Amino acid sequence: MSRHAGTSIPRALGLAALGFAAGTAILLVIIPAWNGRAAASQGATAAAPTGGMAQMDHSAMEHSAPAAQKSAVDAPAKHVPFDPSLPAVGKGSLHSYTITLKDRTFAIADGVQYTGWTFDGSAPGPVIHVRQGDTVKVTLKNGGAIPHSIDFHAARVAPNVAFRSVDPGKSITFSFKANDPGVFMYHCGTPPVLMHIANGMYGAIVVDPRHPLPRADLSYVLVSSEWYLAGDGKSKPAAIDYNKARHMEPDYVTFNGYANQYKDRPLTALPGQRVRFYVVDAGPSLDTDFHVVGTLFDRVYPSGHASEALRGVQTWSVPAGGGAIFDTHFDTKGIYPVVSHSFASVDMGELALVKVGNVPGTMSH
Ligand SMILES: [Cu+2]
Repeated sequence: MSRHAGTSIPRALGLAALGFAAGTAILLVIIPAWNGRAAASQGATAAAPTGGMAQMDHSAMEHSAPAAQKSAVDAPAKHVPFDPSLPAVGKGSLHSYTITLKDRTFAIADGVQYTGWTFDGSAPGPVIHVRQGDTVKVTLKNGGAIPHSIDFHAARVAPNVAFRSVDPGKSITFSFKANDPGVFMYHCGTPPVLMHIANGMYGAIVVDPRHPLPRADLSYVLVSSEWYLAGDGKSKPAAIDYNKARHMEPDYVTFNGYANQYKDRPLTALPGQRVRFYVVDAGPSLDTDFHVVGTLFDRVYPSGHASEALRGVQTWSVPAGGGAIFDTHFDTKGIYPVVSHSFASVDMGELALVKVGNVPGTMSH
């Protein structure tokens, strides 16, 4: 279920990510180019071939990682846009995922490299999609340099057991029943949690309700998060500035881990289609005041329960550690910005565009 296959960076870089030492080597993972997800404009919702989507093991067997891809040293990590399309839910009621913690250097904005910690090589980690009542079996393998853990907000389990930290080279397996529908955060819960989340350890799990929501033509997953940089990440990778993180003064705020990621490569839709956004705010600390310029939300589902929808909403806040589902449609062709209406976040990169219909350009906002 890796979004990117690659080799763990040297132990020394894991320490650099802590801000205790300066790393010198950079991992390069050459990965297939963004495929544009043009099919999305025709209403396709099939699982992505690469980016960011957890691959369901339909036979409930553990996944095997894709073959390691070419790596090199001293070259910047090439950014592959995180695929925002909701992956298809797998068959059966038992879904097994193996997620590997990887220390990595990756891009978080144009020309900006960051050395952090990732679930399966990307921040956010893979999107998981199951149905209410299904069993989710998770194995976390720690391929990093320090202890880590994985905490699912969709789970009702004893955290001291299931969410406990595992040492480098070790793994942990636990299961939970996804009895609550909605879109939920998962993240590393190893102290200091602020550092582990800020370094990239988070992702989204979607649990479809037993009584389904109205059918959506398009479903996109957006995970909001902040990046706090020591250094500018341009001449060498940045590491976390923990003091900035403690004071909630980010350098970048992003959807799916990369500033303005869907500005140059807009999401797509057609007029009249029901477009659904699954939004998770991974924080670690700022909320997302979710808003789409030029339309309103026909429905907001603060939980995943179809009976609990709000109607005709302009902006709805997703708290750090929370998630919500938003349905909208676009009456006319055009380019519609998706933002946190806390506009400091837009200034720091939290902007996506939806290109509705066949319209030229991407507009600046
Ligand atoms: Cu961690």
